[in-house]
Amino acid sequence: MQINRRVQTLDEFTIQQMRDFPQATGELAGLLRDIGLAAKRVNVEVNKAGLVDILGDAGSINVQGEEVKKLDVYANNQFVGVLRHGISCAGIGSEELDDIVIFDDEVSNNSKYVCLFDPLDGSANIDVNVSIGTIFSVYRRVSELGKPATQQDFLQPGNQQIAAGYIIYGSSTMLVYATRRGVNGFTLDPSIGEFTMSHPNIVCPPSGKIYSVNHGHFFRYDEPVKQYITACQKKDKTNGGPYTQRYVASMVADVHRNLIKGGIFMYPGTTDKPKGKLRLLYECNPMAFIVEKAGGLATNGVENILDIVPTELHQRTPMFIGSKLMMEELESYSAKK
Ligand code: P6P
Repeated sequence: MQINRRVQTLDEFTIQQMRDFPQATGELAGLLRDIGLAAKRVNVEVNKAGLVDILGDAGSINVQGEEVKKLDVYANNQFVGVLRHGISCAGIGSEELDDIVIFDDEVSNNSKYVCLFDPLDGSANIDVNVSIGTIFSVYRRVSELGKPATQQDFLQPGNQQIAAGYIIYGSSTMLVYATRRGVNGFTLDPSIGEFTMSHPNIVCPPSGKIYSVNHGHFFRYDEPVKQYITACQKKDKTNGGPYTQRYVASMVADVHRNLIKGGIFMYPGTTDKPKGKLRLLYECNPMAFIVEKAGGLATNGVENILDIVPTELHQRTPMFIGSKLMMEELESYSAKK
Protein backbone atom coordinates (compact mmCIF):
# COMPACT_ATOMS: atom_id res chain seq x y z
CA MET A 1 0.00 0.00 0.00
CA GLN A 2 1.42 3.35 -1.06
CA ILE A 3 1.50 5.67 1.99
CA ASN A 4 1.19 9.36 1.17
CA ARG A 5 4.50 10.63 2.52
CA ARG A 6 4.20 13.91 0.61
CA VAL A 7 2.27 15.62 3.38
CA GLN A 8 3.94 15.28 6.77
CA THR A 9 1.78 15.95 9.83
CA LEU A 10 3.17 17.72 12.89
CA ASP A 11 3.21 14.42 14.78
CA GLU A 12 5.08 12.69 11.94
CA PHE A 13 7.54 15.61 11.90
CA THR A 14 8.24 15.27 15.63
CA ILE A 15 8.67 11.50 15.29
CA GLN A 16 11.04 12.03 12.34
CA GLN A 17 13.06 14.45 14.52
CA MET A 18 13.38 11.68 17.13
CA ARG A 19 14.53 9.20 14.46
CA ASP A 20 17.15 11.75 13.37
CA PHE A 21 18.30 12.12 17.00
CA PRO A 22 18.14 8.62 18.62
CA GLN A 23 19.54 10.07 21.83
CA ALA A 24 16.47 12.33 22.12
CA THR A 25 14.19 11.43 25.00
CA GLY A 26 11.09 12.50 23.09
CA GLU A 27 10.18 15.15 25.67
CA LEU A 28 10.51 18.05 23.24
CA ALA A 29 8.50 16.11 20.64
CA GLY A 30 5.85 15.49 23.27
CA LEU A 31 5.83 19.16 24.21
CA LEU A 32 5.22 20.19 20.61
CA ARG A 33 2.41 17.64 20.25
CA ASP A 34 0.80 18.97 23.47
CA ILE A 35 0.99 22.54 22.14
CA GLY A 36 -0.46 21.43 18.81
CA LEU A 37 -3.40 19.80 20.60
CA ALA A 38 -4.15 22.91 22.67
CA ALA A 39 -3.84 25.06 19.53
CA LYS A 40 -6.48 22.94 17.76
CA ARG A 41 -8.85 23.38 20.70
CA VAL A 42 -8.27 27.15 20.77
CA ASN A 43 -8.72 27.29 17.00
CA VAL A 44 -12.23 25.81 17.28
CA GLU A 45 -13.29 28.56 19.70
CA VAL A 46 -11.56 31.34 17.75
CA ASN A 47 -13.32 30.24 14.57
CA LYS A 48 -16.77 30.43 16.18
CA ALA A 49 -16.08 33.38 18.48
CA GLY A 50 -18.72 35.41 16.68
CA LEU A 51 -21.39 32.76 17.16
CA VAL A 52 -21.30 32.07 20.86
CA ASP A 53 -21.19 34.15 23.96
CA ILE A 54 -17.43 33.98 24.07
CA LEU A 55 -16.95 37.49 22.73
CA GLY A 56 -16.54 40.47 24.91
CA ASP A 57 -14.72 40.97 28.14
CA ALA A 58 -14.38 38.30 30.78
CA GLY A 59 -14.96 41.12 33.22
CA SER A 60 -11.52 40.76 34.74
CA ILE A 61 -8.32 42.74 34.37
CA ASN A 62 -5.02 40.89 33.78
CA VAL A 63 -1.61 41.71 35.23
CA GLN A 64 -1.06 44.06 32.30
CA GLY A 65 -4.04 46.12 33.42
CA GLU A 66 -5.86 45.15 30.21
CA GLU A 67 -9.44 43.95 29.94
CA VAL A 68 -9.32 40.15 29.66
CA LYS A 69 -11.36 38.76 26.78
CA LYS A 70 -13.05 35.41 27.40
CA LEU A 71 -10.98 33.79 24.63
CA ASP A 72 -7.82 34.92 26.42
CA VAL A 73 -8.90 32.99 29.49
CA TYR A 74 -9.97 29.96 27.48
CA ALA A 75 -6.71 29.88 25.52
CA ASN A 76 -4.62 30.24 28.66
CA ASN A 77 -6.47 27.36 30.31
CA GLN A 78 -6.02 25.11 27.28
CA PHE A 79 -2.24 25.54 27.10
CA VAL A 80 -1.75 25.29 30.86
CA GLY A 81 -3.99 22.22 30.95
CA VAL A 82 -2.26 20.14 28.26
CA LEU A 83 1.20 20.93 29.63
CA ARG A 84 0.24 20.30 33.25
CA HIS A 85 -1.05 16.86 32.29
CA GLY A 86 1.77 16.12 29.84
CA ILE A 87 5.21 14.66 30.61
CA SER A 88 7.41 17.37 29.15
CA CYS A 89 6.96 20.58 31.13
CA ALA A 90 7.79 21.48 34.75
CA GLY A 91 5.92 24.77 34.77
CA ILE A 92 4.78 27.75 32.71
CA GLY A 93 4.72 31.54 32.66
CA SER A 94 1.85 33.30 30.90
CA GLU A 95 0.81 36.82 30.00
CA GLU A 96 -2.52 36.00 31.65
CA LEU A 97 -1.05 34.89 34.98
CA ASP A 98 0.52 37.21 37.56
CA ASP A 99 3.23 34.69 38.46
CA ILE A 100 4.74 31.46 37.14
CA VAL A 101 2.83 28.20 37.68
CA ILE A 102 5.02 25.32 38.91
CA PHE A 103 3.30 21.97 38.26
CA ASP A 104 5.12 20.35 41.22
CA ASP A 105 4.17 16.70 40.79
CA GLU A 106 6.57 13.78 40.44
CA VAL A 107 6.37 13.56 36.64
CA SER A 108 6.52 17.32 36.02
CA ASN A 109 9.40 17.80 38.47
CA ASN A 110 11.40 15.34 36.36
CA SER A 111 10.55 17.18 33.10
CA LYS A 112 13.44 18.96 31.39
CA TYR A 113 11.60 21.98 30.05
CA VAL A 114 9.60 25.05 31.06
CA CYS A 115 7.38 27.10 28.73
CA LEU A 116 6.32 30.73 28.49
CA PHE A 117 3.17 31.77 26.63
CA ASP A 118 1.23 34.64 25.32
CA PRO A 119 -1.93 32.54 24.98
CA LEU A 120 -3.77 34.97 22.69
CA ASP A 121 -1.73 37.86 21.30
CA GLY A 122 -3.68 40.69 19.68
CA SER A 123 -6.79 39.92 21.70
CA ALA A 124 -8.11 43.43 21.13
CA ASN A 125 -8.73 42.24 17.56
CA ILE A 126 -10.96 39.31 18.62
CA ASP A 127 -14.20 41.27 18.32
CA VAL A 128 -13.35 42.69 14.90
CA ASN A 129 -12.24 39.40 13.33
CA VAL A 130 -8.62 40.36 12.64
CA SER A 131 -6.00 37.58 12.85
CA ILE A 132 -4.72 36.79 16.34
CA GLY A 133 -2.10 34.40 17.62
CA THR A 134 -0.49 32.32 20.36
CA ILE A 135 3.24 32.67 21.05
CA PHE A 136 5.34 30.12 22.96
CA SER A 137 8.91 29.78 24.16
CA VAL A 138 10.69 26.65 25.47
CA TYR A 139 13.73 26.59 27.79
CA ARG A 140 15.70 23.71 29.29
CA ARG A 141 15.53 24.04 33.08
CA VAL A 142 18.57 25.32 34.95
CA SER A 143 17.14 24.05 38.28
CA GLU A 144 17.71 20.53 39.63
CA LEU A 145 15.65 17.77 37.97
CA GLY A 146 13.44 15.91 40.42
CA LYS A 147 12.64 19.10 42.28
CA PRO A 148 10.07 21.81 41.40
CA ALA A 149 11.05 24.34 38.75
CA THR A 150 12.17 27.75 40.02
CA GLN A 151 11.90 31.41 38.92
CA GLN A 152 15.42 31.20 37.44
CA ASP A 153 14.22 28.62 34.90
CA PHE A 154 12.04 31.37 33.38
CA LEU A 155 14.44 34.34 33.60
CA GLN A 156 16.94 33.05 31.03
CA PRO A 157 18.09 35.19 28.07
CA GLY A 158 16.37 34.42 24.77
CA ASN A 159 19.58 32.95 23.31
CA GLN A 160 19.06 29.99 25.70
CA GLN A 161 15.73 29.01 24.11
CA ILE A 162 15.55 25.39 22.94
CA ALA A 163 12.54 26.07 20.71
CA ALA A 164 9.94 28.75 20.03
CA GLY A 165 6.88 29.12 17.90
CA TYR A 166 3.55 30.72 17.24
CA ILE A 167 0.10 29.78 16.04
CA ILE A 168 -1.65 32.32 13.80
CA TYR A 169 -5.44 32.05 13.68
CA GLY A 170 -5.99 33.75 10.34
CA SER A 171 -7.37 32.92 6.88
CA SER A 172 -5.88 29.55 7.72
CA THR A 173 -4.47 28.35 11.03
CA MET A 174 -0.71 27.89 10.97
CA LEU A 175 1.81 26.70 13.53
CA VAL A 176 5.34 28.00 12.93
CA TYR A 177 8.01 26.20 14.95
CA ALA A 178 11.72 26.97 15.27
CA THR A 179 14.63 25.08 16.78
CA ARG A 180 18.35 25.67 16.24
CA ARG A 181 17.93 23.44 13.16
CA GLY A 182 15.57 25.88 11.42
CA VAL A 183 12.02 27.10 11.03
CA ASN A 184 9.08 25.09 9.68
CA GLY A 185 5.44 26.04 9.10
CA PHE A 186 2.46 23.70 9.47
CA THR A 187 -1.05 24.51 8.25
CA LEU A 188 -4.07 23.00 9.94
CA ASP A 189 -5.93 20.69 7.55
CA PRO A 190 -9.52 20.71 8.87
CA SER A 191 -10.36 17.59 6.84
CA ILE A 192 -8.07 15.48 9.05
CA GLY A 193 -7.73 17.80 12.05
CA GLU A 194 -3.94 17.76 11.80
CA PHE A 195 -1.27 20.39 11.30
CA THR A 196 0.53 19.45 8.07
CA MET A 197 3.91 20.68 6.82
CA SER A 198 3.20 23.52 4.37
CA HIS A 199 6.26 25.81 4.72
CA PRO A 200 9.43 23.72 5.16
CA ASN A 201 12.65 25.55 6.03
CA ILE A 202 11.27 29.10 6.18
CA VAL A 203 13.87 31.74 5.29
CA CYS A 204 13.25 35.44 5.96
CA PRO A 205 14.05 37.38 2.73
CA PRO A 206 17.15 39.54 3.39
CA SER A 207 15.16 42.61 2.37
CA GLY A 208 11.59 43.61 1.64
CA LYS A 209 9.29 46.51 0.94
CA ILE A 210 7.00 46.37 3.96
CA TYR A 211 7.44 48.40 7.13
CA SER A 212 5.10 47.89 10.07
CA VAL A 213 4.72 50.47 12.84
CA ASN A 214 1.95 52.36 14.63
CA HIS A 215 2.21 55.80 13.02
CA GLY A 216 -0.05 57.22 15.71
CA HIS A 217 2.92 57.27 18.08
CA PHE A 218 5.29 58.82 15.50
CA PHE A 219 6.00 62.11 17.27
CA ARG A 220 6.82 60.24 20.47
CA TYR A 221 9.51 58.04 18.88
CA ASP A 222 13.19 59.01 19.16
CA GLU A 223 14.97 60.76 16.30
CA PRO A 224 16.70 57.76 14.61
CA VAL A 225 13.38 55.87 14.49
CA LYS A 226 11.56 58.89 13.05
CA GLN A 227 14.33 59.34 10.47
CA TYR A 228 14.12 55.69 9.42
CA ILE A 229 10.31 55.75 9.16
CA THR A 230 10.53 58.93 7.08
CA ALA A 231 13.14 57.28 4.85
CA CYS A 232 10.78 54.30 4.35
CA GLN A 233 8.13 56.73 3.13
CA LYS A 234 10.58 58.30 0.66
CA LYS A 235 11.66 54.99 -0.91
CA ASP A 236 11.16 54.88 -4.64
CA LYS A 237 12.63 52.97 -7.57
CA THR A 238 15.90 54.86 -7.19
CA ASN A 239 16.52 53.75 -3.58
CA GLY A 240 15.01 50.28 -3.23
CA GLY A 241 11.38 51.30 -3.01
CA PRO A 242 8.56 51.99 -3.10
CA TYR A 243 7.84 50.65 0.39
CA THR A 244 4.35 50.07 1.75
CA GLN A 245 3.10 50.32 5.35
CA ARG A 246 1.22 47.30 6.73
CA TYR A 247 0.12 47.11 10.39
CA VAL A 248 -2.80 45.11 11.82
CA ALA A 249 -1.91 45.54 15.53
CA SER A 250 -1.52 41.80 16.01
CA MET A 251 2.21 41.23 16.29
CA VAL A 252 1.99 37.56 15.31
CA ALA A 253 0.19 38.48 12.07
CA ASP A 254 2.48 41.43 11.31
CA VAL A 255 5.70 39.53 11.99
CA HIS A 256 4.47 36.40 10.17
CA ARG A 257 3.69 38.42 7.01
CA ASN A 258 7.12 40.08 7.13
CA LEU A 259 8.85 36.74 7.83
CA ILE A 260 7.35 35.28 4.66
CA LYS A 261 7.46 38.33 2.36
CA GLY A 262 10.35 40.31 3.86
CA GLY A 263 9.87 43.45 5.89
CA ILE A 264 10.48 45.14 9.23
CA PHE A 265 8.21 45.37 12.28
CA MET A 266 8.80 48.06 14.87
CA TYR A 267 7.31 48.61 18.28
CA PRO A 268 9.65 51.36 19.58
CA GLY A 269 9.75 52.96 22.97
CA THR A 270 8.13 56.40 23.21
CA THR A 271 8.82 59.50 25.29
CA ASP A 272 6.04 58.49 27.69
CA LYS A 273 6.71 54.70 27.55
CA PRO A 274 10.45 54.25 26.86
CA LYS A 275 10.21 50.46 27.36
CA GLY A 276 7.49 50.23 24.71
CA LYS A 277 4.56 47.84 25.07
CA LEU A 278 5.69 44.34 24.08
CA ARG A 279 6.76 41.76 26.67
CA LEU A 280 10.28 40.35 26.48
CA LEU A 281 9.79 36.81 27.75
CA TYR A 282 6.70 35.56 25.92
CA GLU A 283 6.38 37.91 22.94
CA CYS A 284 9.75 39.33 21.87
CA ASN A 285 12.15 36.49 22.74
CA PRO A 286 10.22 33.75 20.90
CA MET A 287 9.57 35.94 17.85
CA ALA A 288 13.23 37.03 17.81
CA PHE A 289 14.38 33.38 18.04
CA ILE A 290 12.14 32.38 15.12
CA VAL A 291 13.11 35.31 12.86
CA GLU A 292 16.84 34.98 13.62
CA LYS A 293 16.76 31.21 12.91
CA ALA A 294 15.20 32.20 9.56
CA GLY A 295 18.04 34.65 8.84
CA GLY A 296 16.54 37.91 10.10
CA LEU A 297 17.50 40.16 13.04
CA ALA A 298 15.80 41.44 16.21
CA THR A 299 16.99 44.18 18.55
CA ASN A 300 15.67 46.56 21.20
CA GLY A 301 17.35 49.42 19.33
CA VAL A 302 20.59 48.98 21.26
CA GLU A 303 21.29 45.24 21.63
CA ASN A 304 20.08 41.91 20.27
CA ILE A 305 16.76 40.94 21.87
CA LEU A 306 18.10 37.44 22.55
CA ASP A 307 21.01 38.79 24.62
CA ILE A 308 18.87 40.71 27.12
CA VAL A 309 19.11 39.15 30.59
CA PRO A 310 15.58 39.26 32.04
CA THR A 311 14.95 40.50 35.57
CA GLU A 312 11.18 40.07 35.83
CA LEU A 313 8.48 37.91 34.25
CA HIS A 314 6.42 40.65 32.60
CA GLN A 315 9.11 43.15 31.68
CA ARG A 316 8.65 45.14 28.49
CA THR A 317 11.12 46.01 25.74
CA PRO A 318 11.14 48.05 22.55
CA MET A 319 11.39 45.70 19.56
CA PHE A 320 12.63 46.01 15.99
CA ILE A 321 12.52 42.75 14.03
CA GLY A 322 12.70 41.60 10.42
CA SER A 323 14.78 41.34 7.28
CA LYS A 324 18.52 41.58 7.87
CA LEU A 325 19.31 44.40 5.44
CA MET A 326 16.33 46.50 6.57
CA MET A 327 17.36 46.07 10.20
CA GLU A 328 20.92 47.09 9.32
CA GLU A 329 19.61 50.23 7.59
CA LEU A 330 17.58 51.11 10.69
CA GLU A 331 20.66 50.53 12.88
CA SER A 332 22.63 52.93 10.66
CA TYR A 333 20.34 55.76 11.78
CA SER A 334 20.97 54.93 15.44
CA ALA A 335 24.72 54.79 14.72
CA LYS A 336 24.58 58.31 13.20
CA LYS A 337 22.95 59.49 16.44
P1 P6P B 1 -0.83 49.23 19.44
C1 P6P B 1 -1.54 43.37 20.75
O1 P6P B 1 -2.25 43.94 21.86
C2 P6P B 1 -0.08 43.77 20.90
O2 P6P B 1 0.44 43.30 22.11
C3 P6P B 1 0.72 43.25 19.72
O3 P6P B 1 0.23 42.05 19.23
C4 P6P B 1 0.61 44.36 18.71
O4 P6P B 1 1.69 44.43 17.81
C5 P6P B 1 0.56 45.61 19.61
O5 P6P B 1 0.02 45.19 20.86
C6 P6P B 1 -0.34 46.69 19.02
O6 P6P B 1 -0.24 47.82 19.89
O7 P6P B 1 -0.36 50.21 20.51
O8 P6P B 1 -0.23 49.56 18.08
O9 P6P B 1 -2.32 49.06 19.38
